[in-house]
Amino acid sequence: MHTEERTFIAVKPDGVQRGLIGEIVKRFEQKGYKVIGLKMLQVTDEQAKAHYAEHEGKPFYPRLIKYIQSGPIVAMVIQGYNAVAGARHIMGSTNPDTAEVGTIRADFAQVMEYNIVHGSDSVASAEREIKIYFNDNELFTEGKCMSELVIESLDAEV
Ligand code: IDP
Ligand code: MG
Repeated sequence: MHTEERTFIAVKPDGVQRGLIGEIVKRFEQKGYKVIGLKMLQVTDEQAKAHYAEHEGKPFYPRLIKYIQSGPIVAMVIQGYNAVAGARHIMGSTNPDTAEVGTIRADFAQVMEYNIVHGSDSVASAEREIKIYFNDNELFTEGKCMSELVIESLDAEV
């Protein structure tokens, strides 16, 4: 049986500062993924270290931690079939210079250090990263689809 996946996406500080929040959210929504959580926040030291733990010790790590805290991010959780890999495909590879044209990173960024968007690289990473930024009660999976609401509204008219 096929199931939906959840993944953690962030518009990084450079994306927010450049006014690209809507453009980035749009790209995931137009694919058909559901946004089930979304907020703007300033990343704390604790969150930055937890998020990028796998990169600790690498030459770019100190600048990465500084970058992710250089302004607010827009954090979101999106859900859909194959959403982890699908979202990475929409984002493009880490280096915007060689990312496929049409991807977010190729279209809006120039260098690896400032690549405007984050997306989890596996289902396990997604579960881990979602917990760093969201409580369970901040994720909204329930809700009637619009067509049901329209019928209900019409039926309610007397
Ligand atoms: P990803 O964001 O595509 O998953 P990762 O290898 O997990 O890429 O790296 C996390 C982030 O660290 C990248 O998005 C980028 O902002 C930064 N980064 C990765 N490698 C380098 C590098 O070699 N130089 C500068 N920044 C880097
Ligand atoms: Mg990564």
